[in-house]
Amino acid sequence: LRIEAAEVMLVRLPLKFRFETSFGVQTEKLIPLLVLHGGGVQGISEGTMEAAPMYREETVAGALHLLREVFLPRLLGRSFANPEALEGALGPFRGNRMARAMVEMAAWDLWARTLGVPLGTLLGGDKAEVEVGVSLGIQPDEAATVEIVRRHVEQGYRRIKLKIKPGWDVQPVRAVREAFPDIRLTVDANSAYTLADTGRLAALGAYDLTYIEQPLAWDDLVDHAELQRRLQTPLCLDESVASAADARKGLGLGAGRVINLKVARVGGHAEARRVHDVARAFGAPVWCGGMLESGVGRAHNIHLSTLPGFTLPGDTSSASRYWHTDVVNEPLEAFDGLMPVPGGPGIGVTLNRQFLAGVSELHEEHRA
Ligand code: OSB
Ligand code: MG
Repeated sequence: LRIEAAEVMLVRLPLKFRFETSFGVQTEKLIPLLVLHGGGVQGISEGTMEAAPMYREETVAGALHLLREVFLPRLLGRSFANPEALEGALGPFRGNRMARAMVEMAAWDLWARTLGVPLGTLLGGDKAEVEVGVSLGIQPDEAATVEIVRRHVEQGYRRIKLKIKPGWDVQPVRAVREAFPDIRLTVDANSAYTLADTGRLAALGAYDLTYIEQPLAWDDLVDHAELQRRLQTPLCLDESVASAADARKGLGLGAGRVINLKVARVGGHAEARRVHDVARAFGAPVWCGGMLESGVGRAHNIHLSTLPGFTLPGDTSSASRYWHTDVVNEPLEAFDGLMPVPGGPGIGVTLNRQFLAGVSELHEEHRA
């Protein structure tokens, strides 16, 4: 695994839908892309942090800085036995896991393409398609919520996740559950509640939710454990699991019973696999979350989801829901709630260089 050169690009893609969560409204995505070159092969990855630190603490500007000044200078011109060995070179740095994951994930793709195997296979997965659900933003009213759920249920998505916030929680959930008594339904609060809201969250227990995702603070495990003791509905941890150690502590404390595993949030595929393994040891299901990725991050997510512990449908819905034109050539479309794993070596998708040349706000080349 030799890293000879790197390209850093930045694209701003308009979202096809307005995505409202408890932390704000998104209408576009600012996406840094990384290409690592070595041995005549390219490995690609996408940064999933946002321009503003609303989900967790990382930012696009911070990631670009770290790539230019810290990570790439330490990696260019070097050879590594495998992607795990590269983790060592990034080891001394604190936090910034989404930025580190850009390098780590591109290295996995480069390595898998060098070996000529699909990334999922290299990680230990064995599925040809993965089960997917959909994450639906906050809608203007209950009727609009039921309508958008209906459209996605008709498309075959195997789980519907509704974004909620204080003042918009029991109402949409009740309306959707009454209209669809049998669907697998979940909610995601993105850290909008505190223990003082226990009564409100307990009221959601009447609607047969598979789990409540990240109700409390983004960096908390202790209050989640207290809340889980008070609720029957399982809690699912997202924001507050940044590592396998966090997964061990969270599941050990009883802070949740399910993990939304986002590969970039935990620093890359190697750490994601360790989180997956910790969860399996606890008997806790994991599922693959999303960050409104372009086809690059989406393909990484699909490959990771082929591991055996991913037993609940993920958020990796069809790319055409999000983008008019994707940055990759291959369509990533689910049918009947099943997303085919892109075939061929690595993550199985290739950059649409022509489209990128037209829309990139930045295109840098780095060499040793
Ligand atoms: O909390 O899972 C989340 C999107 C951006 C940031 C955080 C989250 C999400 C989603 C959307 O829920 C998942 C997707 O469709 O990619
Ligand atoms: Mg979430």
